[in-house]
Amino acid sequence: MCEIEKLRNIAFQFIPETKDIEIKPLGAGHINDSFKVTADGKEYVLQRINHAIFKNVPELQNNILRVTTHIRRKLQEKGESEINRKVLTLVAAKNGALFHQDASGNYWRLMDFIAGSKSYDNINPQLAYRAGLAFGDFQRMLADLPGAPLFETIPHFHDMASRLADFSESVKADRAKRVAKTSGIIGEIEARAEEFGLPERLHREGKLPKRTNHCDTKVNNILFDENDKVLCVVDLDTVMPGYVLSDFGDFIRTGANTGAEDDKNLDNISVDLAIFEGYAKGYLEKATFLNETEIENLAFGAKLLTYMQTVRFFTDYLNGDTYYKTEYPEHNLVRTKAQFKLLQSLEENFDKMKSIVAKLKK
Ligand code: GN1
Ligand code: MG
Repeated sequence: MCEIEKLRNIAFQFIPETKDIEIKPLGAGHINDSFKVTADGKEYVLQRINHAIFKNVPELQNNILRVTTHIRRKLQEKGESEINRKVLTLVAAKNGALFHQDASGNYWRLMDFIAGSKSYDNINPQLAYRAGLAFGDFQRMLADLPGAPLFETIPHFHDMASRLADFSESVKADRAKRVAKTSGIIGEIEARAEEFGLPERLHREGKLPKRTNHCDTKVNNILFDENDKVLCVVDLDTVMPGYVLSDFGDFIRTGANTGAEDDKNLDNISVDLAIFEGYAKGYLEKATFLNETEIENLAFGAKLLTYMQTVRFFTDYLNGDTYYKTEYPEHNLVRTKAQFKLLQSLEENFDKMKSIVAKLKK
């Protein structure tokens, strides 16, 4: 059976069989594979869930159902229009499950495609402001999610200590025999390990709470409509308990970088403070539940997530590229260097970022 035929059969586990169906690759995520399905005039997103990474697919899908159901209710209470464009809608398989497992053991899910939407890898301060409102609102809507805390779809996901332990182990094991090629990076990571243990220390002191976080607030995980108004936050696989610093920081890491996440030209990379300010303004307007410690450390969150991503890309490079999709052999090393350059720019601008937050808070 050819690839397209296989994909069609998978789609038919969720929707009625039809000849009027078209399937095309979609998006540029580093983890799952996505396709756009058009069948009988309706549009969907079909995704192969990377279950080497998301090991418990039923719990993962259950999290997404809880989150989207809660948000849908909130939007209805607010009297929003076009709710199906403002929150994701999962399509259940014909057997009632929220996923389908195929004969080779792969897991699949289907969602409605949000029509007339687009995402950006590069934005301007005005769009950053709108994105800040959107992620602030997202956290606020989920602050009273009923029931037990969400399932941790990836254990220790944004846990810096655990990421550093994986890094040290990978340096020691040197499975892909790449340590020799990496010169100063190991030392740069080690020199900052103590500084980035701060959130855990604040948590132990009772000052930094865990809240329901998106945990992947990449700039391209926000959908805008044709007039550049925010429609919807997507990529909900990692919505789970975490520190708000993570969500704030991951947006700055991706949205306020003047270069690309994998830029080969390090001169392109620096923090765009106008985008930082736009995002912080929008976020603080909506995230009215934050305590002092959380607000004071938002700028630190930008450094933290960029450091964390440096460590994650580098660890994957040392492991021989087993986690992130790569386009060429040294891709993870290029990503590592680009993230590290951004970290240096954030370090240079740290006081400015802190003053921006302090000014906005008043
Ligand atoms: C992954 O799926 P995607 O590409 O939006 C990753 C994030 C990283 C990001 C780096 C589950 O996000 O944590 O920050 O790549 N998601 C997972 O760009 O690991
Ligand atoms: Mg994504």
